[in-house]
Amino acid sequence: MTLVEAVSLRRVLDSRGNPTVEADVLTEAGGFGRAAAPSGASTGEYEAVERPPSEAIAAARQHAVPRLVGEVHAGDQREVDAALHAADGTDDFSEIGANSAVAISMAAAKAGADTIGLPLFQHLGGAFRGARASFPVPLGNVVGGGEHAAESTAIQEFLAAPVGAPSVTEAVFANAEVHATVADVLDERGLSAAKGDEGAWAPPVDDETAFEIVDEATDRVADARGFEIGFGLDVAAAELYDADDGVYRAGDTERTPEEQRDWIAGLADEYDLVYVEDPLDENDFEGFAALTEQVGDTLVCGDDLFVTNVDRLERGIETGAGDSILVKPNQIGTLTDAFDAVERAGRAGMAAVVSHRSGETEDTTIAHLAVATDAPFVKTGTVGGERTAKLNELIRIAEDAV
Ligand code: 2PG
Ligand code: MG
Repeated sequence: MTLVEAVSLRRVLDSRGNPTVEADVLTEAGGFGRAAAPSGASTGEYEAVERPPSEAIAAARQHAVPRLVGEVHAGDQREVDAALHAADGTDDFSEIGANSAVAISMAAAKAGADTIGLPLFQHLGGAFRGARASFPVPLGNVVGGGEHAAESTAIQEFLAAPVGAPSVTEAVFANAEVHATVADVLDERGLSAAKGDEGAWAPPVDDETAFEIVDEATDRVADARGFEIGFGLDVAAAELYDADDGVYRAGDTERTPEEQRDWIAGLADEYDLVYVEDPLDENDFEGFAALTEQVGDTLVCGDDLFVTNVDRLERGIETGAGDSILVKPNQIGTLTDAFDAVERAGRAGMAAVVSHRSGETEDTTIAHLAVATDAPFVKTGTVGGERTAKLNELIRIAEDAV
């Protein structure tokens, strides 16, 4: 294995036009990796800390780079990530910033893969679970509001889920067609729509109307393509919850936690939802547990609830809160921590779904991570360059893997 020879850090643009951290890692054997940190808008309260990029870069140059260069092997992800933790010295990356940490962690993985001439998904899969060649179903955000778009739905994301697609490539194209068909349905209803942060349509409609529109669009595309396309949600309910009043607010509607649960359970039943993420507040483990029982087949996924954190996941496993965890490397700061969450979830019989953030770059690491971990779903948008970067990478990986 080859030592890290150089690490460089810079500020680059993310998809919202904000600065973010990009890292380059070079190994002594000439391997090279580059990766950039994404950034959330509806961030969980318990996520690792993202620092302003200039501060994160300065702190990482001071504390992390000296512990990496000539000290750790790029191909040994646990060694790299342990050095990042040691350099940081806190339990939430508040010193070097989770944005610097995750950019370096992912760039080192790519440099490790490049050094031995393996595709990243195989390098990651081999290092952690054995190379895999099965493919996640892409969850395609086609209508959304919440923190991702003003003047639209309270629910953050309506996600097309082409569960019957014969291949990942067919699934990717089906999601793009659902996105286009939503535009047709909106047009037929005399509605125009802007796009939210992830490229989903953000029409000026309430949640109920959005359900009708997405249901119609997925049905039309499923009929045309001849395979099943369901849909799911990211409610991002922590953003709707008023802890002082103990209610969820969506437009003019207020719901108690029990009413919120029953509402979601009713929707899961009515629309046969494949997947529901963050249906309740990020502190409501008991509510998640009750809902998981209530909905049966619908996957109940914790994003802000678990924040890719094994300790929070452990609490979820004990209480039966959810049957799925959303995995976002930047929520926890390193690929090793993300893999640990995937492994812990797997041992508890929970699904691990890999996800992008609303603020993204052209980085494709999560496409490889989803394949390496055998994720049942990957959430990475539908259209827009920073989203298609991952989707197109999935198409390429599928070609490589046959
Ligand atoms: C989410 C994500 C990605 P954000 O809530 O799942 O869709 O949004 O990155 O803003 O947290
Ligand atoms: Mg979410």
